[in-house]
Amino acid sequence: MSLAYVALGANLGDPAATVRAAFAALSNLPDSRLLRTSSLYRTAPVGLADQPEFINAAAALETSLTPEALLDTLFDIEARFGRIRAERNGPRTLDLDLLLYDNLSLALPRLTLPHPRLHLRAFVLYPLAEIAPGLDIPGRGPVTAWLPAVANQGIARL
Ligand code: PH2
Ligand code: MG
Ligand code: MG
Repeated sequence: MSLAYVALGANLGDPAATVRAAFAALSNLPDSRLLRTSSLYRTAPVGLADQPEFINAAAALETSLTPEALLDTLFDIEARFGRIRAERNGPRTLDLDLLLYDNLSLALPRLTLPHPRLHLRAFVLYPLAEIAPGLDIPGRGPVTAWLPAVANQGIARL
C-alpha cells in the first residue's frame, strides 16, 4: 500500500458542503482507505483574485492504486460534482489535486509529483501540515518549514 495526500478546494455553490461530500467520496475509493481529513479552511483566492473565497482541506489516503489510476478516480469525483474544466485558476465546484504519493518525484504529462506549487500555497500547506505535521516534501523538506512564508496569504480554520 502507498500513502497519498490530496488537496480539496471549492468556491462555487455551497463549498463547505461540497468539501465534506468529497471526503465521503474519497472514503469510497476502490482499493483505498481514507486515513485522515483536515479541518476546513476559508482561504483568499490565489492567482485569479476576482472570484469567491475558497474552502480548502486535505486528506490522507492509503491506496494500492497507481498514481495515475488514483488521479483518474479524482477526476471522476470532480466530474460527479459537476466540475467543468474552464478557466485556469478560475472558480470551481470541486478541485481535487494529488499532492504527494509516497516519496515519488515524477513528471508525467498529466501529473507532476510532488505537486509543483504545493510549498507556495497556504491553502495547501496549512491543511496538509494539520494532518501530517512530520511530513517531508520530497525535494523541499519539512512541510512546517514552509508555513511562515505563506502566513500572510489569508487563511482561517473553520
Ligand atoms: N485553487 C486554484 C487557484 N487558486 N486559491 C485558493 N484560495 N484555493 C484554491 O484551491 C485555489 C486557489 C487552482 O486550483
Ligand atoms: Mg486540479
Ligand atoms: Mg488546484
